[in-house]
Amino acid sequence: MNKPIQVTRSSMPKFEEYIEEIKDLWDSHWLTNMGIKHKQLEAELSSYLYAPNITLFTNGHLALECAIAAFNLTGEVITTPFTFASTTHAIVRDGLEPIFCDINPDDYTIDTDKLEILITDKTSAIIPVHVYGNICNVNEIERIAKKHNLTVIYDAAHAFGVMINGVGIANFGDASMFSFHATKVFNTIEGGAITFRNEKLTKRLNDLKNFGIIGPESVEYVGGNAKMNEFQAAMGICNLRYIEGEIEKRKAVVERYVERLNNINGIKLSEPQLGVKSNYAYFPVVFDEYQMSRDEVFEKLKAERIYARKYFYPLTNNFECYKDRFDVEKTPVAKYIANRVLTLPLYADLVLEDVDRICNIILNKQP
Ligand code: T4K
Repeated sequence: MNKPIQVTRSSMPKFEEYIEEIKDLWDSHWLTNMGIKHKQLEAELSSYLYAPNITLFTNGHLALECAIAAFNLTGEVITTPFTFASTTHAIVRDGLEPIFCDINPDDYTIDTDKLEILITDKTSAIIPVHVYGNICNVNEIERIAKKHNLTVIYDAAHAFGVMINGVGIANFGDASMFSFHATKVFNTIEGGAITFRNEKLTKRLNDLKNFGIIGPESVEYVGGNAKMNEFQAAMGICNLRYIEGEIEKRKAVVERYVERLNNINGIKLSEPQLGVKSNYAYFPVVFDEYQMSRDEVFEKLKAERIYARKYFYPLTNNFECYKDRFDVEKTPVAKYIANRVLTLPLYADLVLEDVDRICNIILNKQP
């Protein structure tokens, strides 16, 4: 019996390397609250992401909530429903109304042709998602945002290390949120960051993640607790040493999938984006009038203990918790893709024999 294959598997450093990295915490007894490791990782990530302004968080979701809070947004925020729960929940939990824009059928990011019409006098921001690491139409979003004086915060949870025409993806919009969750290309166990354009926001973001405390006897904001601890930062320091190699290994997996699944009737793959250095975060496949439906492929793989995932189904505007609040029919392309997409297993150590086995099952081929 073959070993189960999950949709992803965390990259980890050698055990001894991590132990070495956390050793000095036993001397200092300093475990959290922006310690030495936290500062070191922040500096290293600033350089890796080409992001002059960055602040770390205990996870991507709270990072996004804090970023939204930092900009004092009001009213309506335009976003997409083809994303993880976090994007929409962060907007709602910050007391704002998400207005859902449809997505492109090719890269699944926000359809900028359908964006401007959704802007009202209540709109304060756009929160687009670089879904699967595919880059949104950043130039058009910037043009629209400037014209209507809107804040842009990217959900870049999937886009760690992605570059466009030599520019780090962190450099677009007013801010970007990165996730360093265990399932991501780069992980700090749980973790996240906000990169941002205006360096004056540093203090506000740092205060928001630490209860709004600005001094021993002074609390200026109703902040929360979203600090990254030293053990998370140590994991990040170790993992960052290997990031390029891990991305290269992911690339080899993706290339094998493409080689096997390209040009098959009814199977649609994400096209590489022009000028984009990818991080190979996810491998989404859309089954559109294929000999098997998405759900049949999912079940067939599952019977072989291969656990692909329906990222992102259901759409967030169709979640039970938002029942009767939004209309999925207003985002027909997102609905179409969500009903047909499957993300196949992808991680640095996935061996090519397993990729072949997965493809053989999908293609109904004997090994
Ligand atoms: N925005 C977007 C667009 C996002 O995709 C996410 C997170 C966020 C915001 C929020 O960022 P964070 O607050 O999470 O930093 C997973 C992740 O938990 C979540 O981080 C991620 N997106 C989402 C797309 O996927 P689940 O519920 O599917 O994860 P789970 O636990 O089923 O794990 C999937 C597979 O990963 C497992 O089958 C095996 C592997 N795995 C998992 C864990 C937890 C590991 O190898 N190691 C692990 O420790 O949500």
